[in-house]
Amino acid sequence: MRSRNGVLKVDLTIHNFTEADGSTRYCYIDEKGDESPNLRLKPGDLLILHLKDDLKNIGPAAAQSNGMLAHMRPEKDGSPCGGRVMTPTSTNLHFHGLTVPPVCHQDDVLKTLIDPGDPPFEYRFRIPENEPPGLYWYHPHVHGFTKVQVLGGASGALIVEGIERADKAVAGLPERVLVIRDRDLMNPNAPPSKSEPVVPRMLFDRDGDAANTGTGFGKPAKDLSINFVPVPYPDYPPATIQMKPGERQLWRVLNASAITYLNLEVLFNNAPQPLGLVALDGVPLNENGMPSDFVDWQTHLGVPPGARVEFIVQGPPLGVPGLFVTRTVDTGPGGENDPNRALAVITASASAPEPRSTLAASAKPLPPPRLPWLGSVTPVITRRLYFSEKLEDPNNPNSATEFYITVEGQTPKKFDPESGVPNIIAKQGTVEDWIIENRSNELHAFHIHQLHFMLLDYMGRPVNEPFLRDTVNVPYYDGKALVYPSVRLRMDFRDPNIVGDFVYHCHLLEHEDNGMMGMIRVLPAGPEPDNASKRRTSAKSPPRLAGPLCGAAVRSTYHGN
Ligand SMILES: [Cu+2]
Repeated sequence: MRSRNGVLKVDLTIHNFTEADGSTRYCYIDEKGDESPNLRLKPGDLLILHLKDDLKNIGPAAAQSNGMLAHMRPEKDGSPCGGRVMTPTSTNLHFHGLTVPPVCHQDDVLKTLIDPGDPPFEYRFRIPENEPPGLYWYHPHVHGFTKVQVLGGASGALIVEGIERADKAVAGLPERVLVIRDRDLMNPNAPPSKSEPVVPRMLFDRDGDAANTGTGFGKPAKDLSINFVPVPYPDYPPATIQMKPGERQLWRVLNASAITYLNLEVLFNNAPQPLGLVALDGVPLNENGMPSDFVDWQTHLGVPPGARVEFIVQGPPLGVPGLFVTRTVDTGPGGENDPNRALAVITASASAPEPRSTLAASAKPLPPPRLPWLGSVTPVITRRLYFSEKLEDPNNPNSATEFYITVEGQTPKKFDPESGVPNIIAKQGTVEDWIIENRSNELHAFHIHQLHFMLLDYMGRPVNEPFLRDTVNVPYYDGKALVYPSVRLRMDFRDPNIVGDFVYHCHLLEHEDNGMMGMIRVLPAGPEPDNASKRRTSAKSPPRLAGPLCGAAVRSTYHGN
C-alpha cells in the first residue's frame, strides 16, 4: 500500500483463529482482505492507521493468562491510552525502527491497550523528514503476550521510500520484500529427514523448544515461513522465487521471527554467492558519508529476530539452480536449535515475472544528515547493563526461567508494566555509551525503541562498523571466561522526537515477555548548553571497513565456514 499525496490511510483488523492442527494463528487483514500489507511511505508522509481488535480468547494466550494479568501504567482513565488491564485479547502496535514520538496514538507500547469491542483505534504520525530510507516493520507489543501474537504471524513490513536516493548502487533495481516469520512446529513429532546426519542428542530447553544441538542439524525450535509460505521441518520444502537469468534485484529481508536467528546465504550449485549489503535495520550503510554507491559484499548475513538486511542479489544463470537458505546459528548451550535449512529455490527463466516494485532509475540524492555522524560525537556518560536468567525456584530445575536486563547497581527484576519508574533517565540532545553484558548461557538480541545505535566494541575490542543498527546480538557466556561477553554501543538521544518513556529489551520475545525489558525516560534538552553533545566534529574521511561487515552478528551466531 503506497501513500498518495503525502498520506497513507490503512484499516487493519487483527484476527486470530485455531487451525486444524490446534495451533493458533494471528493476522492483520486490511479493508480489501489482504494480509499484512507492506506499508510504503516517503519521508514527511502522514500515516493514518486504524486498528480494530477482533481477537478471541483462545489458544496459548488464554492458557497463559492466569496470573499474568497486570495493569499497564498507573494512569486510570480506562481509555486505550492508559489504565487498562492487559488480557490475552489486548493488542497494540509498535513501529520498529522509526524515530517517532513514544506517545499514545503514535509509537507507545507502555500504556496503549486496544481491546475487542473498542472502535477502531487510530495511529497517526508523520514519517520524519530525516528518517533514513529503508525497511522498518510493525507488530504487536503487549508485554506478556507479544510472543504469542508475533509467533502467530502478526507482523508486517513498513518501507520508507527513497533508498535509491541514499545509495546509487540500487537505482533502477527491481525490489522484493521478504518477510521471514517463525511459528510452532507443524510436524513436531516427525523424525529428522533421512538426508540429515544423525544428531546424537535431542533435548529441550527450559522454554520447551528444541535445544541447540551444536551440530547445525536436528529438530529446529520453530518452523519458518517466507512471505507466509511455510517451510516446515523435517524436509523444509522450499518456496519458489523466479528471476530472470543474471538479473540484479534488491532484496529487503525482515526477520519477523519471535525467537529464531537467521544466517542468510544464496547458493548456486551449493556455492555461496556475493550479497551486496546496502542497508541494515532500515538505515543505509553510507548514512555516515561513505561513497554514494557504497556496497559491502558478503557471503552470509546474520540477522537476529527483529533486524533487517537489504542487499543486492544476482539471479542464477539459466539452468543453474539457486537456493536461498539460512545456515545454523550458535545460540549457546541454553539457546534454541536454529539448524541449516532451505527457505526458497531461485529459478531462472527468461519469462520470470518482474517483482511488483522497481526503484527509480535516476533519483535526486538525499540531503546530507542534519547531525554530525554518531561515531564522532563524544558520549556524556557510559552505562553498564547486563542480561541474566534465573530459575524461579533455584532448587527446582523444572521451574520457569525468569529473564532480566539490569542496569549495573540495580537489583535484577522482571519488567513490571505497573511500575512506571524508569531504569534509566537520559537527556534529549545527548549521546551515551552503553556496555551490555551477557551473563547467561544463551544468545540475546538487544533492541531499543525510537532510536538507532552504533556498535563500537565487541567482546571488549573495538570494531570498525561505521553504520547504525537497532538490534544487535550479545554473545552468550560459556561459563569459563574471566569476563562476560559484551558489546559497547553508542546510543543516539539527539532526535527531539524521542522525548518520553520507552523500552529496551531482548528481541527474543519469550525473553521479553518473561521480564527481559527495561524502561528509559528521555527528558527534554535542558536549558544549559551541553558542550559534549553540541560539538560538531567532521566525519569527512569515511572509515575503512576492516574484516567482514556484520562481524558481530556473524561471529556470535556462526560457527564453521
Ligand atoms: Cu534473549
